[in-house]
Amino acid sequence: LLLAHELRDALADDQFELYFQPQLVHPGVVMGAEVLLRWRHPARGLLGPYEFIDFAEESGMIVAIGEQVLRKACRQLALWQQQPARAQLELSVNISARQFRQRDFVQVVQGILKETQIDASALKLELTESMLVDDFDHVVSKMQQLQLHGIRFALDDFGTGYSSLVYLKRLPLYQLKIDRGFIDDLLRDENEQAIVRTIILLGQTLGLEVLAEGVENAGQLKALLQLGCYHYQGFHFAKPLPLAEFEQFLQQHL
Ligand code: G
Ligand code: G
Ligand code: MN
Ligand code: NA
Repeated sequence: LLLAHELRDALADDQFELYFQPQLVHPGVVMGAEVLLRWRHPARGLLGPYEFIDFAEESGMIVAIGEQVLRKACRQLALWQQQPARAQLELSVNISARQFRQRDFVQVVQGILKETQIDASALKLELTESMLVDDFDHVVSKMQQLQLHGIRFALDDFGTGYSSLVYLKRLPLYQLKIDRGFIDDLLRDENEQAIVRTIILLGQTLGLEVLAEGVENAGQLKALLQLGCYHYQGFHFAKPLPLAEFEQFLQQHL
């Protein structure tokens, strides 16, 4: 059982860590990583988001946690941007619905950009379909304000929600992330393959980059390339890695 004060202590004691799952572009160039949160709990060891994100969301602590994740990600980008070999790396950060809905979300992000002085075109924010349905004009306005700084947006878990095409077209998105549920059955199920083909075509039509999540084997990768999807992440390449291992992975993929 999790208690709200444990999350507060975790923030105060700096128990949250960023893991990095490499994101690649064909034929195997590392573009950067998706940032995935881990909690190094003093008694229970390393916890993944499934063990605390829902509670953090319900209790509202996700707002402060999400801000810390963003700050840590931008600090990492600032370090990389000072190193020629790593200056082009991009980070993709998950934003929770509750965090995005905060009245001061744009100001908080702007504050972190100012503090870290990064080139913000290296930063991608991952939104989900469910958070785009309410108060659409407000959502677009927030995205546009951040876009002015160079920040880009990805639509996460695409295909699992209810985006209408009209909405999709009006959102200032850069990337669609095909939910890994569709990639799972890509080789076994013709319907899944048709869905993936349709998402890729939709992305191309709208001028968006399409990234496949959850690529676990060479067969899936081959099928994706044949369908015209050239950006991917998944266990076939690497699982989410602590910083030192991610930087090692980079060295092996120059
Ligand atoms: O880390 P895993 O690899 O188990 O991630 C599980 C899910 O938890 C991800 O799909 C993502 O949606 C969510 N998640 C991971 N890190 C963060 C984060 O920093 N903020 C938010 N809001 N969600 C995250
Ligand atoms: O943000 P999102 O919900 O998409 O987070 C990605 C989640 O998917 C993380 O929990 C991560 O550990 C997991 N993941 C990443 N790559 C793979 C993969 O190839 N297979 C599976 N089963 N899970 C993956
Ligand atoms: Mn994600
Ligand atoms: Na996802």
